[in-house]
Amino acid sequence: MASMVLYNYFRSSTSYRVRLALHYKGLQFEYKPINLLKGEQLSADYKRINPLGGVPTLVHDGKIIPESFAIMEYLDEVFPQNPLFPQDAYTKARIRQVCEVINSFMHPMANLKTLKYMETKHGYDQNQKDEWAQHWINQGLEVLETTLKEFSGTYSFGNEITMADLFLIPQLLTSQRYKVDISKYPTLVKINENCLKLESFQKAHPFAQIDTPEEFKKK
Ligand SMILES: N[C@@H](CCC(=O)N[C@@H](CS)C(=O)NCC(=O)O)C(=O)O
Repeated sequence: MASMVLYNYFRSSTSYRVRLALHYKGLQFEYKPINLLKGEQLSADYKRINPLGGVPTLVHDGKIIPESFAIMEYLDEVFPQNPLFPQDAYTKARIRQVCEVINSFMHPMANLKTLKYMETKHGYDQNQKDEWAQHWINQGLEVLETTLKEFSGTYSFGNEITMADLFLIPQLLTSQRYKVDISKYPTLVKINENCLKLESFQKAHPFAQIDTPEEFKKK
């Protein structure tokens, strides 16, 4: 029997992206929690499947795939229902632009490893870490707001869900976690509200997972 196992963590935005792809495509998967606060991502066992020590990792029929973007593109090719990209090459490129701004620019700056480094090597306290994260996140959100003002309809690119939404919605939740005022970005707020109405986004939400601590659970 086919098997799909996702190693992930409720609050990780990269994990949330992949859960979104799985739920949006209607795929069943086994949820294996990796507790980032306990450092489980850095264990020798886990690093055998994800050498950088990050979540998520997908194991599909024994095939190991680290890196959220690689996983999502793989899922999109192997399970073509509810495609994550349109046919048009230019729109595809602009969707990838949005994903890359989040994946390569915004996410690494506020990642646990980065913030921990700022704390241990440079003595940053929580306020300084928040300020650091806000600085980079706001730069990215400004670019996303300008880009999506041009392309959005109900969702990031027109009126169909695309890969861009699967990157954007988790990044907005992370932004709020670092106390960024997302109301400065009305296009992004509109897309966020529209996406969060969808069942797949509710199922994938960090506050509705098996490893979500009680204090975060949606009542
Ligand atoms: N580029 C990787 C990043 C993976 C990553 O670092 N994820 C974060 C959680 S959002 C993580 O596991 N952090 C653990 C740490 O920094 O120790 C991806 O997209 O999968």
